[in-house]
Amino acid sequence: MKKLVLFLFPLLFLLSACTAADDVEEEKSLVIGFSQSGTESKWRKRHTDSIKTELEKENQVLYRNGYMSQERQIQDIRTFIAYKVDLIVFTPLQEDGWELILKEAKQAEIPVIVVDRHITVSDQSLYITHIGPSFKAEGNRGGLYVTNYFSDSPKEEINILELAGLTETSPTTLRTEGFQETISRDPRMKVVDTLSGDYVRMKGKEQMEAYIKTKDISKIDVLYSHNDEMTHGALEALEETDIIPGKDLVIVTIDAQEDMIKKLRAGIVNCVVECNPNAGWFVANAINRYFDGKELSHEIYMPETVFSETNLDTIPTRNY
Ligand code: GYE
Repeated sequence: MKKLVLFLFPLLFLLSACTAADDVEEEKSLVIGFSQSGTESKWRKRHTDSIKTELEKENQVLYRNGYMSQERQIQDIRTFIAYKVDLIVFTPLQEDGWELILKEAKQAEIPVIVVDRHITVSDQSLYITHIGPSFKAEGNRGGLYVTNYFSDSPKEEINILELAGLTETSPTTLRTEGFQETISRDPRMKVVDTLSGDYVRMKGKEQMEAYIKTKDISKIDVLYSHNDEMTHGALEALEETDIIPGKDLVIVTIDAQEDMIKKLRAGIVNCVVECNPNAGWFVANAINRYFDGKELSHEIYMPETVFSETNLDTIPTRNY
């Protein structure tokens, strides 16, 4: 049941969020700890804002950024447990390694909601629900674009270069799996190399530069990139070559940040698969349902679509 909590922020929170309004301690219905994994992309920043803004409408939110470190995130969750928050929302950096800290939360009787990436735990009752995009469907959509694009092509083989995200995370595994599933219907399609760019722009650029130096990029027909930030980096690296992106090299990218929609409109990339970062409403809704004692599904998917030259006129304004 909802508690009334007067919360004393430690110095760090005070320093980062001190406004006149904060001088008057506010009574809010719930105290929610929100641990985010990092700030590696515009997508991630929007994801954070969406959750914070929505939760702050009715609750007191303690936000912590894990700066792409699992240890740090575990520390942050432990801090939330020590504060006896009412509920913990967290976005795991990676899939494994959460069992112990979630057991601590369970012992303290603090419910946990996992957002965005999945976690692997032996005991499913360690979290009340997972809310996120359907990563496999995103991979399917990317693959479908490529198979359609080349369906009438006389080419005997279609070479694909995959620029994958951070390893041991569900978006990376499932985006590969979903893409493979669809392209395997056309025997000419082959992922000839997979690079790993950690979902970071600079890493995408470095990986592509190294590839261009050591391999023959002109043999590649398709670049399938797991996120827009890495795609921006790869495009920078391609500027040093004669390759015309969007024409000589078909580019499929995931997220649909505003800056990538611009490149789609300019014909520099061919297909942008949306990954929906606007998780806030879904998280707030799940929290309300949980505290109202209503049934909650253990897996909640968010709606997503895909953009290409066929629907340029109807792309909704992005907010990331
Ligand atoms: O695609 C990417 C990122 O986990 C789905 O992480 C997320 C991915 C997203 O930073 O941009």
